[in-house]
Amino acid sequence: MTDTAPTYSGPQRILSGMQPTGGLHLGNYLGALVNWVALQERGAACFYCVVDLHAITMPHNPAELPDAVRKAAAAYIASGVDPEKSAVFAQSSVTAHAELAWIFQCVARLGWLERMTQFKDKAGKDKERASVGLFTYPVLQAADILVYKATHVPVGEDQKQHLELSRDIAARFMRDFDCDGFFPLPEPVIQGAGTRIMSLKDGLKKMSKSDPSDLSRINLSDDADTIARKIKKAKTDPAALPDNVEALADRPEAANLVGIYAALAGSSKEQVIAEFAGQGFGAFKPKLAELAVERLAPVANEYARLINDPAEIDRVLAKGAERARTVAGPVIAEVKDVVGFWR
Ligand code: AQP
Repeated sequence: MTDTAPTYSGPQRILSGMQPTGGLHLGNYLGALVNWVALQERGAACFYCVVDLHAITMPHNPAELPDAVRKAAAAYIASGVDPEKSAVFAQSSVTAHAELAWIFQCVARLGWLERMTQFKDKAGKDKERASVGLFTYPVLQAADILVYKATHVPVGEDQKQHLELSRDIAARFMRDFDCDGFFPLPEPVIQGAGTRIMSLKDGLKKMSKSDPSDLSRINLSDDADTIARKIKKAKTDPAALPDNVEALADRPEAANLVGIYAALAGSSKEQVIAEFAGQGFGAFKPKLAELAVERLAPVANEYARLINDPAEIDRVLAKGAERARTVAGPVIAEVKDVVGFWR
């Protein structure tokens, strides 16, 4: 898999999305949402979708999906995404995503997909029974990005491999159809101290919506008491915090809490260690809880207000979809010309 030299000279565009597969959590917030907001504030054209097409790659309840989309959109807005500045919409309401995904399925190679570690993790041992959609998930993700000719994609560390695949698909499309410069090679934006937040119960497992234990994560809907209780119950070890970051290498739970503190404070792990070296978790956890409540309680309050007004969220989603279609529509029309479809 090789990239061609980027020759794209179009405008900067930002695309990202999250699955409506459960309430959003601290990992989604620190790994992605804070960067979504930062990019929006820099004035870039931002497209933030709720990826419901991705959500049906695993068993789901159709009766619950529309509300799950509204809740995810509410969490975006409560976290600082401004629907006046950024297009907030449901992926399924812009059909160009699915159309481009099919064309990209004919460009991507089976061997590329077989290397995707997220499929291996999510399919588990019984991969023969996984849906074909789960296998081709990263191809749809490439379509999500490239249907807007997005140049930058703010995501957590776990999405790095999928972003590399998007670049490979874009490069291969341009080579196969002799249209150099048609797509940008999208850059991942993986930045800050929170690019990989781990479970509060197991420092080796990613914090995840689908973890059966609610104590493993801090949800963006959790109130102040719940946040403080979950931090108090977070798994740790008996040692005090060391005086250097390297000494956290074999202490995953301690490293995770230090990383969370750094990400919430907008500082680095080194700065947190400098402040708390020699202190035990009995002293550190209350400080972390205080900071987490200060940062997250306003998000939870705004989220609670928004989900009580589903009509307003529906208006935002409809307007966002309209804006998204005005960009995606011409791109998919051009793609159809490039591949030679009759129209
Ligand atoms: N633990 C995490 N740390 C940092 N970033 C994270 N992200 C997810 N978990 C963490 C980032 O959030 C964005 C949206 O992810 P997603 O909803 O598309 O799916 P996911 O990565 O599969 O998230 P979950 O919580 O683990 O969901 P389930 O349990 O449904 O699979 C992405 O940018 C991701 O990097």
